[in-house]
Amino acid sequence: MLKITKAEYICGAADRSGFIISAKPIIAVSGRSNVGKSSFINMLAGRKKLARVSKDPGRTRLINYFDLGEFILADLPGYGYAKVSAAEKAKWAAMLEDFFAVSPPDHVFALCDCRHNPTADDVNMTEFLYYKVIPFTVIATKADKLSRAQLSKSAQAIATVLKCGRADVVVTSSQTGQGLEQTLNIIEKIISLKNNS
Ligand SMILES: Nc1nc2c(ncn2[C@@H]2O[C@H](COP(=O)(O)OP(=O)(O)OP(=O)(O)O)[C@@H](O)[C@H]2O)c(=O)[nH]1
Ligand SMILES: [Mg+2]
Repeated sequence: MLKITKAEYICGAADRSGFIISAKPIIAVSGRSNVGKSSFINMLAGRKKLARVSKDPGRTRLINYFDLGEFILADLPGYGYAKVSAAEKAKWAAMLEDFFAVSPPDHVFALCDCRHNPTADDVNMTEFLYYKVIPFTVIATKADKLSRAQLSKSAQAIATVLKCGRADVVVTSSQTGQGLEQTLNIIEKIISLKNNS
């Protein structure tokens, strides 16, 4: 299994002048505000405070890059936060369009909360990824909040709404570490795909 031996913050980018191009695979982490993107990154890195976790949604405004040794993670700003102004939302959309045009990631972990059906914004995100032909895995977060029976139902519902296979939904909890091994196995495949291309 892939071992992560390094985890370093690289930088935060507000626009294309800061986007990173690398020989290493770049995996972007997307999802609505508060879904658990930063916590998920910390779980992968095995660090408590690499990416800033906040109780206050809509905090992450930049694309924050992390060097995890054999790959790079890009923590995307969260979408769907109701209190954000229309101007701010338009800025977010433009930045994301730019990110995917200038430095398309090798893979996206599209996070959604296992307790709810994917939101319209979640659906937009994965539709966008299909349209851009960017491979993605759905990460259902906060699994510690549901029972096993509920989780299995929820993962199937998420796969149906986002039009992917059940096997493309990984159930995770940054609190218990559930799904970590499965995610690392996926990352290992992403790395070997990149190295053999
Ligand atoms: N129970 C539980 N809580 C979680 C989990 N992951 C994240 N949280 C909580 O959810 C809240 C938001 O977590 P973040 O990791 O900051 O979410 P984010 O998606 O990075 O949010 P933004 O950066 O604002 O877009 C925090 O209060 C976390 O403690 C999880 O697996 N289980
Ligand atoms: Mg965050």
